[in-house]
Amino acid sequence: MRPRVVVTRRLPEEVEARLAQRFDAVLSPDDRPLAPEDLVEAIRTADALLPTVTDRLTADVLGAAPRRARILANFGVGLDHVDLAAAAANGLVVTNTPGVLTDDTADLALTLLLMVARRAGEGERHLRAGEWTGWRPTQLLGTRVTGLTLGIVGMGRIGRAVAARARGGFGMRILYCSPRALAPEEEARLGAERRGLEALLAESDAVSLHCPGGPATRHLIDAPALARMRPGAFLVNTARGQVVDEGALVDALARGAIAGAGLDVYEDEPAVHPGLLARQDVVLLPHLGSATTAARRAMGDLAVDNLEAFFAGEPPPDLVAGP
Ligand code: 8YV
Repeated sequence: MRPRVVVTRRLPEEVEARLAQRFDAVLSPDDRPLAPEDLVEAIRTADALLPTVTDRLTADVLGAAPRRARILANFGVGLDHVDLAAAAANGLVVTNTPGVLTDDTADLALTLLLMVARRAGEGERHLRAGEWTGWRPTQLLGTRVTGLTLGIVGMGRIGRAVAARARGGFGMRILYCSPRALAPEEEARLGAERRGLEALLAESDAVSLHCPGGPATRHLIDAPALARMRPGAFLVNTARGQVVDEGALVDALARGAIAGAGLDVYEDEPAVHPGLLARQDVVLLPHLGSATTAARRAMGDLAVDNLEAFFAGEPPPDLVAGP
């Protein structure tokens, strides 16, 4: 019998076709996030789940008994929506999709930085509102990005890809903060200097977040952290919304403590703090980090590769947690 796999959201056509060919795949009928009771039902009745960031796989859901599921093949690299300890304690293997979304997510971080520094969102809104009366030497003057000091919080694959772009393309000076130092050759390649978080915040003209989400980084960027940033600095977040205290960010922007923010992720998606929606100096995107056709196909393929390996009795290539 083919393993039964519950796929929680619509995936690219080719990926759904591959799933349907190899597995007894239960594809999403309406592309809506599953409610906790639907996730419990899936854990009880399917051999595997292919979830996304919109599925909250809590200890309660993962502990549902009697349980049939043995693997969660997550579509995405971040796993803060999965209680990994509860998954392991309940005998579930967890895999993710690293590597294939690195470049696209790094590109989006740079997009946000360029947009907020050059007031691109503000300019587009102005034009579409029919308010543009023609070119003026002093219209919508922004900040030059060439040569800025960029502080990168979290120097994993995506952080390093941002550093390479910022240094190679824009001549930026790169600071980074990370639990582990890069190898000296990698630091030299990226021209990156390691700092503690406080020093990085104080020295950077722009700060881009690339750390994992979850309890360890919740509100890492809080009111005191924002107060350490430069008045002209920009904050970019393509990591997880919970890393930033949104209320504190709104206050910091209102006081002019920082110059602007570019956000792709939010504390309570899809809700966005009304104080952010009201501001012109904030660029807001709807969690588009890995939203390219190439990345989403590759993410789907990796998730299926992990399922195939697991059900063939082999170690899944992207094993994150397990019993
Ligand atoms: C995805 C992401 O859009 O991979 C991640 O962690 O945040 C994004 O690439 C999302 O997680 C898909 O589940």
